[in-house]
Amino acid sequence: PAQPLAEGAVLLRGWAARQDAAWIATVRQVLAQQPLQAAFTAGGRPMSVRTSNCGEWGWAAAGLRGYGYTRSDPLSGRPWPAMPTFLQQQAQALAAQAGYPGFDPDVCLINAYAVGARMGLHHDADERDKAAPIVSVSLGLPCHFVWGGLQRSDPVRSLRLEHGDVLVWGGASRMVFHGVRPLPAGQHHLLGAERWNLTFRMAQRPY
Ligand code: MD3
Ligand code: FE
Repeated sequence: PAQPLAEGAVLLRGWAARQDAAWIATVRQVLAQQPLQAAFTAGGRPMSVRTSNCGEWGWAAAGLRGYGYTRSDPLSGRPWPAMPTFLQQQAQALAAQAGYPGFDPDVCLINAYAVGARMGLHHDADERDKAAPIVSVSLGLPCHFVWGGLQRSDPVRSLRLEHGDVLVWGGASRMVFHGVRPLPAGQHHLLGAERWNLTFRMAQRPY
């Protein structure tokens, strides 16, 4: 059953685990076309997370050259690979299950965490239509996800995200601050010592 986490935020615990082999094989096909690469903060510092994208748009963090949604990889100049139908359809179905029919993502951002990798507290504000939810799918090693309120200084709650967990962030929760604590060591039977997070977004399309 769908668990409401907060207003507009829904946790579909383990929903991507049922077809995890298909999820992982499909992501590997994307990564063969668009390899994971280090991201850089606006200040030019390398981030610990490595990223890839598929879809009409992709989110690139190219440090001093800026960050945001682009049609092609700023490093290679090549257009982002198309979003595989499996990912597009799964994301649409998961959003609908969470109460967001009509979700049609134009971006899937892939974040890969090695042991120790983290993501600092931030909110996602680069998408044009904030009425569209964001669908997040976690695969591989479990992590400690933290999330708070609409202000950076608001108190945070912590949630352990495991392989197959799906979170849909919309409505009043769309702009909450969130992050990921340094990834604890471990071994996952499909992904080894890694965690992948996929976020499906409507970055440029109206919802
Ligand atoms: C809440 N990713 O890509 S997933 C990101 O695990 C990002 O890689 C994290 O934050 C990760 O921007 C967290 C959960 C998540 C994703 C997007 C959200 C929570 C969110 C967007 C709005 C509010
Ligand atoms: Fe985020």
